[in-house]
Amino acid sequence: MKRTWIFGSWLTIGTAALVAVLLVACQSDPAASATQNFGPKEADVTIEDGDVKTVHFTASKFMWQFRDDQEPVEVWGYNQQIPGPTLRFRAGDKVRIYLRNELDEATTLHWHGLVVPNSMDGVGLLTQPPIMPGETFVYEFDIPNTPGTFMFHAHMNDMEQMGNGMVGAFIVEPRDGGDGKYDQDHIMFLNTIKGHFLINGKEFPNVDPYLVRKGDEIRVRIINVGPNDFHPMHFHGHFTKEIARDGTDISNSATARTENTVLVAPGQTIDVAVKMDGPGKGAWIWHCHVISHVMGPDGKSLNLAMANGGMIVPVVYEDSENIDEIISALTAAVASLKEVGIRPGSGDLSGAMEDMNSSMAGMATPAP
Ligand SMILES: [Cu+2]
Repeated sequence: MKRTWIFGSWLTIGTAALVAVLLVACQSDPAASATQNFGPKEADVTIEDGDVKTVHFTASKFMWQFRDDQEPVEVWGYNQQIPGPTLRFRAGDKVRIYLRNELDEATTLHWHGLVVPNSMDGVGLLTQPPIMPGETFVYEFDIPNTPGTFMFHAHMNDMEQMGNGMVGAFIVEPRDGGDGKYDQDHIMFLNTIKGHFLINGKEFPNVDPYLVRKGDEIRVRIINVGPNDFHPMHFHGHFTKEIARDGTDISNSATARTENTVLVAPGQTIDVAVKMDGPGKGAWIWHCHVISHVMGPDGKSLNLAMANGGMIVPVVYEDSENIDEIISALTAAVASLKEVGIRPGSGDLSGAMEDMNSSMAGMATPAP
């Protein structure tokens, strides 16, 4: 289930606050706080010609809000979503993807990691003519028999088109669909747009949390399609086991690594499995350990406890025993801070309080 966070804030009361912020937000009216589609959304798939799974993409420029307390900015993408709609097919499927180009420049689409016929590889001016503005190109191929995690991205004017959001996740499930040995299956889609470090198209705290229960085993498909940056994704309190790299199963490999910081290069996908056996339940954060990637574009919030943007996923044990006390504590703290009358933009990094003021933007009082 998708949940919306409305309080763009962290308090310096540790992980307890994380749980409480989450639950307070969950109890609010989503319609009142929703900004724009949380990503990634699954693509709409229809059937053509009896058995061809068909998707329609339109490439265009549109406005997108990375976080509730920021102004929308122009991005480029597919079907007005960041990232583009997740493609999820089964090994052996016949697929057809219509790409209509409503940009004012040529584009193409590349199926990154999938072995498809050369003419479908989507490299503009090399394997196909550029798709000019107003044109539609039809990609058609059979999904290879390699279940796993892949991606797609534009392959013309790459730095601008990818860098502005023309990217998405491509998941291949086994032919029989039987891949359900995990209690949860998440996509952790990493990319950057205009200095915003994003997970699933959003910046913390607008990143959807993982809500888990003690003993769950979850799969997380980490995809890095940022144009420049490596992301060492570090999970507090838990170890992850690499089960696939670039869509290739390595779960039985002697070299499969167990670690708590998974380095994902641009263009790589790494699937990990995690047993949710953290001590004491509570809330844990899973974040990029390049510290500038856990800050907003304003360069603020060096302190993770008050983090104000970037690549952070909260992982919350919803069966924590002390959840009621945590909610009460946070509710009281939020109420007392509201009374201070903090306004957005008042911080100048001159001190911890100033920084916290900024991180409370959008929550304490209306914008001036
Ligand atoms: Cu990073």
